[in-house]
Order: sequence, then C-alpha cells, then structure tokens
Amino acid sequence: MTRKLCEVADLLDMAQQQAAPVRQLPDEISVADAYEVQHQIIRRRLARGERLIGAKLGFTSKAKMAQMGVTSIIVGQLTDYMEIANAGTVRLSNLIHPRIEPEVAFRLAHTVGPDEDIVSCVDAVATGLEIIDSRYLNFRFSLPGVIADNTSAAAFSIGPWQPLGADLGDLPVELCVDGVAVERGTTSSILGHPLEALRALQPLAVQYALPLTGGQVILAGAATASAPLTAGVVTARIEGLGSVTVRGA
Ligand code: OOG
Ligand code: MG
Repeated sequence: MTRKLCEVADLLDMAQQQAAPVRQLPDEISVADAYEVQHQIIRRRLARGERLIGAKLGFTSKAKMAQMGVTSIIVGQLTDYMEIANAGTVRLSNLIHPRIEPEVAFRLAHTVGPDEDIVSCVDAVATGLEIIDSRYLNFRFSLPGVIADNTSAAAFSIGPWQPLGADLGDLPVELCVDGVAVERGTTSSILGHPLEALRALQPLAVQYALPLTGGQVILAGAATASAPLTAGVVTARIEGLGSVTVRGA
C-alpha cells in the first residue's frame, strides 16, 4: 500500500476515534484503492482488539442512492465494537453527525464456499437498524471516498432472529423516531428483493477480499432514506420480521 493510501487510512481512522470530521479526499483514488484503505482501517481496528463480525451493503435502494448521490453498490465491514444491543443506547458524543436507517439483516450459518450460493448459507433474518456517520464534513463524499470510509459504518443493532422462511419480497418497512413514523418503504426497494442484496454481495466480497464466514451478520442496505439520530428513541419495524429499538443519548 502506498504512503498516500496509508495517510488516507490514518486520517479517516482518527476522524472516527476523535469524532471530528475531515475534508473530502483532495485527489480522487480508484475504487480498488478505496477498498485497500478500508481494509487498512479495519486492520487497525482489529489490532486495537475489535473483532470482525459482518458486512454491510450500501446503496441497494433508489431512496438511498437519491439521498446521497451515489449509484453504485458498495460494501463495508462490521466489527463487534459497532454492535448495540436491542433496546441499547447509542452514545451521541462518540459520533460526528449520525443518521439512522432501517435494515434487513441476515445471518450466515457457515462460511460461504467458493462454489456455493450465499443464499443457501443463510439461516436467519431480522429487522436491523444501522447508524451511519460519515467521517467527511457535511456528510458529503464521492464513491471512492465513502468506500474508503468503510461506507460510513458506525453502529448497528439487530432485532430477534427469525428463521429464513417467509417470502421477504414485499414487506412494509417503517422507521419511527419517538413514536412518529419518519420513513416508510418496502423491502422490494432493496434491489427488487432483499435476497438480491446477498447475491450482489457475493462477487464484491470475492473481488475485494472480504471474508464471508459462519455467524456473520449481513446488512442488506436501507430500503428508505436515513433520518438524523438525535436524543430519543428510534424503532425500525418490518412487517412479519419484528422490530428493533435503540436510544440516542
Ligand atoms: C453510506 C452507507 C449506505 C445503505 O444502507 O445504503 C448504507 C451512506 O449513506 O453514508 O449504509
Ligand atoms: Mg445502511
């Protein structure tokens, strides 16, 4: 990895730890280099004692693409540091300008083999909440910029796991802040069907060397736009899948 990419990793890693935003990248880097930076940041986090526990997709719905102005599917990595228990508290002072969005979460029963269909490796599904917190000023970024920044991943919470059984193709999704619905959508907005997000992840994981191992959580990407996370209670609800709640404080 070149010195320039190491410097970008340093900058973004520090921005996350200090909850202080940085300017957008001055010179554009390639998408492949951006994934290199993301890996470097994750290596630093693992060296600090965090564990890799999953992956997340971004921009799998038109609502998110339109909100953020990015139209390619991206992947980020989740560590145990980012997990908030259902009904747990998200510490706002550790974050820059957090936003929150509803997610469909999948769980891998076992490691995805090279010739295996990822869908056959999933044993459970749940409603999730993702807290995104771009390390860039004003939450504005380019495609390589957001990939380098681990796709704005900051925290997430997962509701009770359900067996993967019922059709997930068109379930109503709701995001409520302090009891008021602020976003509504349907799981069909996620690439037509949330299982398509898993199918989109598989080649990207191979291309960018992201491990897909047993027990991992996969966030399929938000079906609706995100909402600002401030002090208060946020619930995501997906009909038939249940709900998950976090409190911002
Ligand atoms: C990037 C992350 C996108 C999603 O669900 O689409 C994402 C961002 O919006 O800052 O997590
Ligand atoms: Mg998301």
